[in-house]
Amino acid sequence: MSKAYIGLGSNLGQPRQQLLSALAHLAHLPHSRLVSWSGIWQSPPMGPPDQPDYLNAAALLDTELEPLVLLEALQRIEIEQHRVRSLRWGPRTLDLDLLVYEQLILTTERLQLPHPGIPQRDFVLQPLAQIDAQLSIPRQGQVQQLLDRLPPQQLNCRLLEEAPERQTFDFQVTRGNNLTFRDHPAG
Ligand code: A4P
Ligand code: MG
Repeated sequence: MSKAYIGLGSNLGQPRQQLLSALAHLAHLPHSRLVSWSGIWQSPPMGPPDQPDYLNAAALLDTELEPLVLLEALQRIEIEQHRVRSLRWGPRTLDLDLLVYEQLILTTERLQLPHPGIPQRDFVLQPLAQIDAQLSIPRQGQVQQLLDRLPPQQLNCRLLEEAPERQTFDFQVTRGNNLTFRDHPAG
C-alpha cells in the first residue's frame, strides 16, 4: 500500500456537494482505502479574480494503484462530476490534484510529483496540515514549516467546517454510477 494525498477544489455547482461527492468517489476507488480527510476551507480564487470563491479539502488514500493509474482515476471522477476543462486556473466544478505519492519525485508531462504548487498555496497546505502537519514533501519541506513560511498576504483561507463525518458523504450508487446522497445538507 502507498500513501497518496489528494487535493480537492471546487468553485462551481454547489462546491460543498462537489467536495462531498468527490470524497464519496474516493472512498469507493478500487484497491484503495480512504484513510482520512480534512475539513472544508474557503478562499478567494488564485488566478482570474472574476470567479466565485473556492472550497478546498484534502484526503489521504492508502492505495495499490500506481501513480498514473490513480491520476486517471481522479480524472474520471472529475469527468463524472461534469468538469469541463477550459481556462487555466478558471472556475471548475471539481479539481483533483495528486499532491504527494509516498516520497516519489516524478517530472513527466502527464504527472508531476509532488505537485509543484503546494508551497505557495494556503488552500492546499491548511487542509493537508489537518491530516498530517508533519508530512514531509520531497524537495519542498514539511507541511507545517511551509505554512509558517507563507507571508500573511498569502494566508487567505478560512475553515468553513471540520472534517465531515463519513456518513455525510455516504451514498447509494444508482444507475450510471451517479451518486445520490442520503442527506443533502444545505451548501
Ligand atoms: N498534472 C501534472 N501533475 C499533476 C498532479 N500532480 N496532479 C497534469 C494532477 N494533475 C497533474 O491539470 C492539467 C494537467 O496537469 C492534467 O491533465 C494532468 O495530466 P488540470 O487540472 O486539467 O488543469 P488546471 O487545474 O486548470 O491547471 P493547474 O495548473 O493544474 O491548476 P491547479 O494548480 O489545479 O489550480 N484558487 C483557490 N482558492 N483554490 C483552488 O483550489 N485551484 C486552481 C486550479 C486555481 N485557483 C484556485 C484553486
Ligand atoms: Mg488541477
